[in-house]
Amino acid sequence: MNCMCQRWLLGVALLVMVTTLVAVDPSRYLAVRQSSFALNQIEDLPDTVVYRSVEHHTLIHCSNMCLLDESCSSFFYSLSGYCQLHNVVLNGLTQPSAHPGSHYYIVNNDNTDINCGNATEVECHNLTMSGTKVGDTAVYTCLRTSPDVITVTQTCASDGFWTGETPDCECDCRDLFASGVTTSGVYAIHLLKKGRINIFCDMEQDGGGWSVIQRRDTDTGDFNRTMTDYRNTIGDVSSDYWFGLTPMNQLTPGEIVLSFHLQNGTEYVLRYSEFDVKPAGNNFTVVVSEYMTGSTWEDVFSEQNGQQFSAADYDQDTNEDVNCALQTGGGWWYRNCSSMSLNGVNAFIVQPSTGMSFSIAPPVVMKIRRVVT
Ligand SMILES: [Ca+2]
Repeated sequence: MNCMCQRWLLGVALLVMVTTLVAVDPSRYLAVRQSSFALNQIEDLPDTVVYRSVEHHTLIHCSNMCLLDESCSSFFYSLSGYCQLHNVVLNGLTQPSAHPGSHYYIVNNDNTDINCGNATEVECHNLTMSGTKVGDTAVYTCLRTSPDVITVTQTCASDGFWTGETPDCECDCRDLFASGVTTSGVYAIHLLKKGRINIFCDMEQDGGGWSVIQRRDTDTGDFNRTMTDYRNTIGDVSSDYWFGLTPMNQLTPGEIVLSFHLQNGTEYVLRYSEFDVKPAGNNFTVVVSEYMTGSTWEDVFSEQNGQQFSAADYDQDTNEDVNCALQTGGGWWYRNCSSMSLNGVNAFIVQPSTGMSFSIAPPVVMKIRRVVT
């Protein structure tokens, strides 16, 4: 490799280093660009121009010294570690450097190269950026189309920061599905009153976009719990879990699908187009109606319509003799103790036309899809 080629490669490497240094730190508002020329006799520059020189510095240290010093307009750096700060821009110097690997850098004060950094892409938002120069804009748009549509345009300001606040909007599995996520799994969704929370999204069955709010897969979860426990997520969202009444309240209203297996292994499905969990002030009363075609079990869930939630230590059922949650070993919207219990230690479901009760075997899944109006 000849000398000129070697020097050119070193120059490119140094430029990349300095550019990266500036780009990764959005708080930095000065940018440097490498000059098209280099110095010949840097030792001959007057002291009034070279107001500081340091040896044994790295290029990053040298550029930092200049960038953080308001009086620095340009600097020279040689690979030998020599760093020289100038208070002017040395125009008109076209000679190749007498020092192999040495280069001259100019600090831009005209805002043309100010870099606001990459605007952070916020989950559940579509982000489009037109650039990172002063005056450029980044547009954040909530994926959810209604009723929480939020679009915020931020501008790259001369202080190196994006103006304004990034929007805070909700999203669930349905929104993620709409954004192109088609693989089922655990995802972080964002609820306005709950913040970031993990949930299992079913992106493949029944059209995708389903938020799984209950699942008993391995039947190892413990759902014989208190009302306080039932308010929030119980178990592991990657296996057996209960999503929690509080986040359910924020994810509803929507449609719901309940699927379960009987002991003989046959799967049955219940579908309702209206499912809502009211807030804590209403004891998480359930609204379930509009039994749908496609259901393969008789309508039994809507018998719970209007019921408050009961847990082992919180009896809200209508049976005056017992606490259904305590008796069945799991929380539910019990009216009496004899309709259904998907969380119980001995989970069961009744066939209304016969009054027969059937034991349920895993997997059991309850999933909801928010209705966008
Ligand atoms: Ca009772």
